[in-house]
Amino acid sequence: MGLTLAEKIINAHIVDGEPLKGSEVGLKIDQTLTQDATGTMAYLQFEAMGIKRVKTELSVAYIDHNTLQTGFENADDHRYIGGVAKKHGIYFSRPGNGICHQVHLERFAKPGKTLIGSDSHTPTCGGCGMLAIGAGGLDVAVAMGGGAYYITYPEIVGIELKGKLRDRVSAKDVILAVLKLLTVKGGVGRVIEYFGEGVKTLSVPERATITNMGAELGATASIFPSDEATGRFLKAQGREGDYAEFSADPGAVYDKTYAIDLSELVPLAACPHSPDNVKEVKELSGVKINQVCIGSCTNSSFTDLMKAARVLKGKTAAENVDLSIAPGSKQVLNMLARNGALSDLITSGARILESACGPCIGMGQSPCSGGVSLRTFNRNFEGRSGTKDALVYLVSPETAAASAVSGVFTDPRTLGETPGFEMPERFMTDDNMLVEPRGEESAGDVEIIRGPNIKPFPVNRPLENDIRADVVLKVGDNVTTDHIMPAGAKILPLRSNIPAISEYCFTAVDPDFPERAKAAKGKGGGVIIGGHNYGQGSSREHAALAPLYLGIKAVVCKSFARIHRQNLINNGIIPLTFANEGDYDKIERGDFLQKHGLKQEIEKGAGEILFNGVYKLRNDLSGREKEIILAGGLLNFTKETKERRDNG
Ligand code: MIC
Ligand code: SF4
Repeated sequence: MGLTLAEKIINAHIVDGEPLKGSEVGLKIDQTLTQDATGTMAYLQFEAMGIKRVKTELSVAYIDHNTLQTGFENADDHRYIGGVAKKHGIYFSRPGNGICHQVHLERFAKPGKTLIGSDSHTPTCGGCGMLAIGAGGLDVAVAMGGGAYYITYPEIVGIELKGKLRDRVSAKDVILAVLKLLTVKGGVGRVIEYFGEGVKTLSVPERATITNMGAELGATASIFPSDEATGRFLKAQGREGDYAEFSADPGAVYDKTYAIDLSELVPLAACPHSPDNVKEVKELSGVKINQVCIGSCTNSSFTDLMKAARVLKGKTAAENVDLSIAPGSKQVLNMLARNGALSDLITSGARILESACGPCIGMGQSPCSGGVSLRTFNRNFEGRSGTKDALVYLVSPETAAASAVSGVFTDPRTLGETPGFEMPERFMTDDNMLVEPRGEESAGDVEIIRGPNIKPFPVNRPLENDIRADVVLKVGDNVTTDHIMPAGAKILPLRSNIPAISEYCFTAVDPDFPERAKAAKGKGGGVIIGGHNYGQGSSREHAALAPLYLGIKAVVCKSFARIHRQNLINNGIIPLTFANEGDYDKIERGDFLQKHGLKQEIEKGAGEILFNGVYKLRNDLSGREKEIILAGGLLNFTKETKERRDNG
């Protein structure tokens, strides 16, 4: 039987377990990346593991999220990360060099390799034929130390692309169509693999837009084959040596297949407040808008910005529209400067932002009250923009630019002829903002400076025998990590200070949550009740570290998003699901959940555990996850395993 490309890469990297669907496998990780909002914690955890040099083929630390330096905190984090990188064998991408996923695609992505990153959009590099997966910071720390990364052997969903996109319909419209089809839960436990004749018509930056937003499907990864177009891209980046062809076997069998005819797609928009709430732009046309933001790791490539520049050239942003543009990397910004397009953008009234995440993570550019904001980004969760009642729509660069000019939602196809833009044959490559790590001999001299905001992270204790925890919060379906641990310019600087950031945990949903959780902590701890797809969105481990700090012992819900479930386990918080979904309605805030002998139940691997004598809760921890929970988290578990190994 022929194998899919994802299966081939997974199988070639298995170091623990068997290639059986649904079973847990440990993968050898070739490359890692971190960004600065999750990086400080990841490196503190890496340091706590006591490993001198990273053991991967390549590890890169990017500075791209916390670049609005309104106090010393972010700059201190940057300095700390730079020091750790230099000392431990990690490349350091300085602030200004660009967004991690865009830069990694340009400079490091390698077909056939594995990459994990402490950011949920790490699958972007799947556009270049790699198996790239978003993970928690601790998982990345372990992988840097040479440890395997564990996933459930995924189902592989094949999406056959046919035909060719029509003028001014773009890769963003492809992934929005997939989101409409599969929803924000549709990718959970799956890898999405694109194949078919239509693939050839898409360049690597276009493919990367599609794999990037596979994160919004909840998918473990998304991947395109590595073919001639990949070779062209790598050559244009001066990296032809990194090219190798990779594709599915002829006759590969997918667990499920869908087909999309690219030539039938039209411009689409994800409407507030979910990336799968997709409508045709045509249906929204005429709706007045207040803001347009072009950029983010989804749509900030040179080709994307050139398409926007072609629309904006010689025009002015409508008076009611605040237009901002954040190029994805120094390479992109520099090329726009060289070819004059930057001048066209400036002339149109665009506010040019630095090459970083910026408005995507609420680092500035929050819309006006009740504002309608069109963004080329990947997430439009309520409040993420920094304005609680803003209405954020996710669109392509073409739709964004067309609407910026007219001041209302505009289908870019109505604009008459605008020249398209093809990927250039040669990108401007200059890695002068990538700092090379020190060689092993002189690494000892590197000083690591910790600013006063960098505080030790909480570590759990081994699991206790009994649990009696108060239900301190009950939430519904699709709760995002932006609900659990909000980001934005005010809170992000606290990413390296868990006691301080915990004061904001869940406050977007319930301002009293931290106080209530702390009160319960004194009496045996708290438990959170959730609906389906609990913890979707970001990979931020803070969404587990803050609850841990606040005394949360377990989360009980209908289903979990993959990375968040892993982050809970890594921090020793027990993830349980309802065996009978109806029980969700029976448990309320203020109740308690109790189980004598919980530890024994977990130890023996009970599939269902009876709480309060009435609620059957499902425990689907794998053998390894069970050991992590018993140890009180991945760090304790890793230390124990190391000690056992060292003692023979
Ligand atoms: C995001 O898009 O939400 C982030 C900020 O990039 C996060 C990481 C973080 O919270 O630091 C992600 O997607 O993982
Ligand atoms: Fe940065 Fe936004 Fe991409 Fe997250 S989704 S990595 S915040 S640009």
